[in-house]
Amino acid sequence: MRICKRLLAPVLGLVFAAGPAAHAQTAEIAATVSDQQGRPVVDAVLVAVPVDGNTRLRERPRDGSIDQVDKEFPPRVTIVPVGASVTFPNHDDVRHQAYSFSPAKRFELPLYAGVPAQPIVFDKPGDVVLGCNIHDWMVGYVYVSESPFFAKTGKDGKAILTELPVRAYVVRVWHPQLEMSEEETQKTIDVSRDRRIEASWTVKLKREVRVRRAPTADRGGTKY
Ligand SMILES: [Cu+2]
Repeated sequence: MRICKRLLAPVLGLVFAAGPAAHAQTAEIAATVSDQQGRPVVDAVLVAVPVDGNTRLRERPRDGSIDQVDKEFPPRVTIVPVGASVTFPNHDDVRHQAYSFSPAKRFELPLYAGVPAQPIVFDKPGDVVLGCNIHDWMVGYVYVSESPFFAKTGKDGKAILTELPVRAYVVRVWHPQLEMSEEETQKTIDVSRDRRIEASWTVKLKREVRVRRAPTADRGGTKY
């Protein structure tokens, strides 16, 4: 018994040491995205693609949901890994008919209340614009990422790509109003030596054109 304990102690020590060591094997990129006027850009998507092409380094959950609340799709931008299965639960007391004509995913849900029976599978990378046939002003975006390493900027224009296995990445930015190609935003960032790298992007954005909500939509008049 005594021998067992003696043998166990070094083993436990090793396990303990492995914890912080394993943590040190990952890195992060702290990104800041600004527009031409230097203002922070909210809802910008950052995608880090390992230069060795190994996108199987991390598993991301492949289920998601995009709600309809108060005749909007919150949040405005949702990032999912390629292959994600997304439901569109309707929390409103009116029916919606979500659709997309985007090349990365064309679909049209039947007019529905509650949660449609079938989720939509986003099986190709790219950006998908969501609309609703009943409410013209409803617009949302799904960014389908080929890499599991992605993040979205907050109101301060900042996002952190975390838990990155140590290697070099090509990092790019996408935004619904981006007036340049995603390729033009690419930066190669190697987190092999510095485990936390700050990087900033200045992107050209188009003016956002939004369809005005129907006057009755805010006042509970005619139920659309
Ligand atoms: Cu709708």
